Amino acid sequence: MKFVSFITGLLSLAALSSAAPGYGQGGGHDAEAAASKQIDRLQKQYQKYIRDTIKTRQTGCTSKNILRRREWGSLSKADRRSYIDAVYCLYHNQSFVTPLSEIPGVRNRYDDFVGGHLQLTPFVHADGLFLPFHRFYVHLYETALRTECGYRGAQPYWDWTLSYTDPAQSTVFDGSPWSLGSNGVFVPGRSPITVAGAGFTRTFPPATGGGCVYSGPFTPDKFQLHLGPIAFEPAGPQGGLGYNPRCLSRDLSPDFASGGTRPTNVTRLLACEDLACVNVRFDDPVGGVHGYGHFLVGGIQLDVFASPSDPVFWLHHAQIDRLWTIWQNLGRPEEQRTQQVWGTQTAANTPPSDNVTLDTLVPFGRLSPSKPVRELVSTVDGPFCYIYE
Ligand SMILES: *[C@@H]1O[C@H](CO)[C@@H](O)[C@H](O)[C@H]1NC(C)=O
Ligand SMILES: *[C@@H]1O[C@H](CO)[C@@H](O)[C@H](O)[C@H]1NC(C)=O
Ligand SMILES: *[C@@H]1O[C@H](CO)[C@@H](O)[C@H](O)[C@H]1NC(C)=O
Ligand SMILES: [Cu+2]
Repeated sequence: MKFVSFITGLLSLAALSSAAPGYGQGGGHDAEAAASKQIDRLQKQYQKYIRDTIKTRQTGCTSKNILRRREWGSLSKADRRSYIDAVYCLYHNQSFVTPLSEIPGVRNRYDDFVGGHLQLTPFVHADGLFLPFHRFYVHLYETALRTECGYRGAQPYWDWTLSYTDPAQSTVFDGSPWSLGSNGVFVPGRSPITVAGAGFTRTFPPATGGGCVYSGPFTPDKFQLHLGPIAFEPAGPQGGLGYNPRCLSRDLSPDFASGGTRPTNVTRLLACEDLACVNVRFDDPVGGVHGYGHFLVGGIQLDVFASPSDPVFWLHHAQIDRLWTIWQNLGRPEEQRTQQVWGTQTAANTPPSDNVTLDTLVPFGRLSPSKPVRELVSTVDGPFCYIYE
């Protein structure tokens, strides 16, 4: 599987070197190819450590029941379709749990997940709850796909380093029935979008799309967004909580992709010695690989509140979680990094909040009872049992 991804990576690098002579700022062709190999090596080291851990520790997570989270492009077409079908199933389930008195725009089970994120955004971004919150949040979604919608697989991830020169080349965005749709249709003459998110403000120039996604599984006739936006104008009704049906739009940006989702951006993060450094390299206010993964997609991905409205969100956050767990398992002893906490409990510590400890309760709104950070740090203990392949 990784071999295929690696070859895809090399091919995109090869395509790039002939097509875009000026790309090499701060890490050329060789540096990126070497970084891709390094990530593969570190992932293998992580996998070996996880396999050893589940053999020696009796957590109920075993090589038999462990979920294998794979890169989208390495799944068979049939497996990609069964994932997409499960997303449709959540979308078509009209018995949601969110009270309309809380979020009037919710219409289906998929919206429950968007709504939970929308309510919790100021507490779980640009702070010490970011990583543990999103780990369990993705797990809740994966669990709903499996237990409510008959999906047999694991949550896939999107390794954006494989197409950092041109995200439209990714199997995630190729517009086929086995993708998550395409770029948005190109809309000329657009103005930049100013986003005031959790802990940052930034203006985004128009990129290569901007309109609705018209190919693949999430076209306007099959899938609509209902909530938001909140972080940019014009906001949806009732402050973005009201019913605001519209198409999924995207605005793929090769500039953001090559600006922050390169293999070298990842190796720099994995080289961190502590969780403070890891968090900064994920979530730096002016960038970080987490932000860039959202920015390069555009559309609702620019709205930190309602970003889970685009189904690609879950694959991006699985990739973020993958990098965190690889980093956690590279240190020795493993517990030392896995048990590390960092930061406070509000975005950019505004308003000021307490430091996160292993006992801090992470909120999940209507999606789940709160969980202590302690239960969310290991991917093979507590509620979790999965490995990234
Ligand atoms: C619909 O969602 C509810 C939660 O609100 C869940 O309990 C139920 O299993 C789902 N039903 C289907 C058919 O997916
Ligand atoms: C990603 O890496 C490139 C090349 O090394 C560098 O110029 C850029 O600043 C990095 N991006 C971020 C967001 O750190
Ligand atoms: C929170 O952590 C910071 C940085 O480690 C430290 O300087 C500060 O004293 C801590 N605050 C409390 C209330 O423990
Ligand atoms: Cu989020």
